[in-house]
Amino acid sequence: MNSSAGKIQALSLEEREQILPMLHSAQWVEVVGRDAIYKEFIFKDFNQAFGFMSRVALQAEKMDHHPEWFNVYNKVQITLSTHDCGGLSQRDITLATFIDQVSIF
Ligand code: H2B
Repeated sequence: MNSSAGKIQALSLEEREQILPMLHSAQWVEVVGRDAIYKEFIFKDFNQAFGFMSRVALQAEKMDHHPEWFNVYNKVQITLSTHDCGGLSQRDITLATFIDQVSIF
């Protein structure tokens, strides 16, 4: 049996070199002191912010991969990391890509 089967793998250095520049150009930043990514979203009002959060929440449940987030009125701050591997995994990249797609109103 493959030793990686059934485990969530942290991103390799090669994967990071490929993926992180794309995330940076989409305004995701690396969290200092922790293997995680962060982005702030500003919407017109609370209704738009919460509509966005609802879409992300449904996808997070589907993926069984959940954001750490903070909302005040029209502002949503999101941190993504994979607790099961103690750092960034492909799941964070997949969820970040989805989040960017549904953040456009
Ligand atoms: N979300 C995130 N962001 N990281 C995880 O490692 C994670 C998760 N693990 N959602 C899942 C749930 C796990 O705890 C459950 C038991 O499947």
